[in-house]
Amino acid sequence: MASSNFIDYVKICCRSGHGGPGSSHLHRDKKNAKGGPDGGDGGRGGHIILKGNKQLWTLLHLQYQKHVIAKPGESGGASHSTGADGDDVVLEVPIGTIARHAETGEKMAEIVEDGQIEILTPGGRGGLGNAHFKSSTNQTPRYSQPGEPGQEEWVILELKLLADVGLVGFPNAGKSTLLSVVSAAKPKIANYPFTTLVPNLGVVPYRDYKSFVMADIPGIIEGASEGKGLGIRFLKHIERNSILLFMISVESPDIAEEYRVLLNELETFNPELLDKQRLLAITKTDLIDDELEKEMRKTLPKDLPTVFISSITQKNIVQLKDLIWQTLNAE
Ligand SMILES: Nc1nc2c(ncn2[C@@H]2O[C@H](COP(=O)(O)OP(=O)(O)OP(=O)(O)O)[C@@H](O)[C@H]2O)c(=O)[nH]1
Ligand SMILES: [Mg+2]
Repeated sequence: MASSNFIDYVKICCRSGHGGPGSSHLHRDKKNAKGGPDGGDGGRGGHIILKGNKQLWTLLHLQYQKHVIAKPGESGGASHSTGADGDDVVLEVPIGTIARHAETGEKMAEIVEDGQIEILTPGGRGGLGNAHFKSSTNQTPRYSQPGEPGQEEWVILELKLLADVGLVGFPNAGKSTLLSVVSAAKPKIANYPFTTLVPNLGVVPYRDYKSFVMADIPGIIEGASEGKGLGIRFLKHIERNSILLFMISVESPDIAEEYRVLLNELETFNPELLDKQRLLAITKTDLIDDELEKEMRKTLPKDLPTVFISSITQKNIVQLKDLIWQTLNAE
């Protein structure tokens, strides 16, 4: 179960290109055996660049790319011609990717938008050609600059999903089903625990062309923080969500207890998760009648807004979206 095509951590060695050397060419032609210096500048070495791509959800495509090497800049030439810059290497990454220096842990870049470009490892500058060094005392400098060397560094890329609402619940609570009902996402849904092995994101359209993003993550069980079930690896994906929607099925023998277990696992993972706004959806209410629902209302945890929903009959789905929207905008 551990193997998956969802990769949220890669370590790669980035080597940017050296700058091309400047030229120390001296002009010569039929009429003029001793023309002046006309050496052009060297080209810049290729950068290693990160670029946000909203179509990507994982770092899987970078998993086997251990070394990323950009080309050097070309040398400057005669007649003031500048050498071509080395080709940049562009690494396309999902939104929410953070780049850190592997040795120092220092944050180098963070991708938060589609199309955003960040130079991760800059290429070396090209050297200046000899034409720049002509002066009144030295009419024919034979000196030109070498290019600046490129850099080599190990970089860690880590992905944290950016979503407004994170779904938190036991396996089989109906998280993926809700996502499939309110968004165009097509997560796998099945009547067994741990159907969802990797996070899914969906854009939820809301009244008047507004929208918010919902993240469906694998189910959490008691002991997840000690590695039970799928463990808590995926909990980091709700660290950046602004609100948490807890989901508990009407089939639960004890809703308040299930809520307590979920909170406890979150707290063990990262106490700051408890600072987030919380909402509760009681799911699969089509399985019970109004009578039972009334009884159940008495047993709910007291400290958070609660909606009884059914993804199958769509009961209170609009109300749930309203509540999410209001909570998001109240912050
Ligand atoms: N009756 C009823 N069944 C539902 C409803 N929502 C989900 N289910 C069923 O509950 C089962 C689990 O649904 P999922 O959406 O896969 O649950 P999940 O929370 O994503 O589960 P994991 O991915 O394992 O954590 C499936 O058989 C769904 O068809 C609902 O509103 N009513
Ligand atoms: Mg699921």
